Amino acid sequence: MRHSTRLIMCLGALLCLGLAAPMTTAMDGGNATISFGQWQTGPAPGPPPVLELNRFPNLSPRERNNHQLIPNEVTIKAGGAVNFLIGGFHQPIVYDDGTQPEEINVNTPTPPTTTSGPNPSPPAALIDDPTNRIYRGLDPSLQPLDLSGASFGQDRLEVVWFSKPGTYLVICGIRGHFVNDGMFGFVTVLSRDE
Ligand SMILES: [Cu+2]
Repeated sequence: MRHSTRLIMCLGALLCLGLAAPMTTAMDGGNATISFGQWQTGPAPGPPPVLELNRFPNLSPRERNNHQLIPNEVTIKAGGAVNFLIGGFHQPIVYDDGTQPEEINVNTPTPPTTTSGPNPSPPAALIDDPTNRIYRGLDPSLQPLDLSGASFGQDRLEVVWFSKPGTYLVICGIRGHFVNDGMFGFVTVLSRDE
């Protein structure tokens, strides 16, 4: 009898722990979406004038891609996520709380790290400054070939989780996009009580 009472108490305690655990470990700080590069719409300057961006059947003309983060500032809470919707040839990189764009060493290493896939040729120079870097995205040149085998899937999604409060710098790792086009933004992560 004593045994079964103890067993019931143990089971009861386990049940309570089981119920309590998800409440203490669940971290849902919401999410935000950043359009990380965008395909343009027409018209584009000619000659001749181009009224549309025609990607059919499978074209990704690099001169018709917009190098911005839209929006370039988002706010979530700790335990939340940012969904980087990547349109075009880009690489999201996240730096730790407080990092500023001017702190990124865009000239390291020598020679520079480049994309490693066969396309583009010559390869594109990448930013590879590991100081305070907390997330480094995929090499866009290594994404799977599309069904035609003629091109590769540039457009993709990377979902990044932020567990701690802070202000995080996000840049595009394609060197020219960051240096020439200012392709960066910030993720503000509030504490869960704010
Ligand atoms: Cu880019």
